[in-house]
Amino acid sequence: MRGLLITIEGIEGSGKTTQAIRLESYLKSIGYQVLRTFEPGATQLGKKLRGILLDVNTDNSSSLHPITELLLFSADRTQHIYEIIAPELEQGKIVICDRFIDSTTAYQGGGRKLDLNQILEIHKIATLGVIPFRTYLLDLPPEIGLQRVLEQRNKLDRLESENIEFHKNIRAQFLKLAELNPERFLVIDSNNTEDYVFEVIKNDVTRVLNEYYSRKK
Ligand code: Z5A
Repeated sequence: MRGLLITIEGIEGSGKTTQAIRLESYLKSIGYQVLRTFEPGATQLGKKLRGILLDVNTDNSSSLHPITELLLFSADRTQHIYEIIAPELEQGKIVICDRFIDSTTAYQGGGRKLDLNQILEIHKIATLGVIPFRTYLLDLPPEIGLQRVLEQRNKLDRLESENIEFHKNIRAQFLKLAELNPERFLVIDSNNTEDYVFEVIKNDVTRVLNEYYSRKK
């Protein structure tokens, strides 16, 4: 595919959406064609899956098995790639995605304790071969992230309502993924101002895109 996929990852309230919007506007301002999207829920089918996955009334312990959760997030991803991400990449665009495979590994692997090898096998099937070119991991203690979410919307969804250990395990799994894939990840200390976080992303994205496109010439 001619385009590039950039993903933004992190726990809730780490500032992913804020930074995805800024990144989109920066890349457009320097002449790139960009599409910004998110998971879960960017397609018609995805909206329905998102409703099931995040609804606080979906009972964690009995009605939604962790494997069901994994498969629903993955189904959302396949449809998202098929309908939106792959066609935009084919056109040569830069696609910025707010959460992608690493969220599944972190939440369903680190949080729900599902087998990581099984999750990787599911990723191979669900991603239709699309992998991120660069991933920005916005790292933050979960207590601070959840506080930001509460200040923003005054209520938590089904996953956000899990206990603090669950969120700490997710953060640890994200950091482990970054350690295992240093060529793809940049970890950013997001317990900082929005401007600071964006400055780090901006400097990095400018460098990696320049390097990538000068190699292609
Ligand atoms: N999930 C999963 O389990 N498995 C998967 O495979 C996938 C997802 C794909 C999606 O929720 C849920 O699904 C998520 C993971 C799970 N659940 N949990 N828990 P979502 O899409 O509804 O929500 P989110 O992705 O967690 O986003 P969020 O809560 O909206 O957070 P955010 O995008 O990282 O942050 P934000 O919206 O940019 O900022 C939040 C607030 O903080 C806002 O008021 C900002 O103004 C403020 N903010 C942002 N940056 C800063 C800084 N630097 N300083 C201070 N305040 C800031």
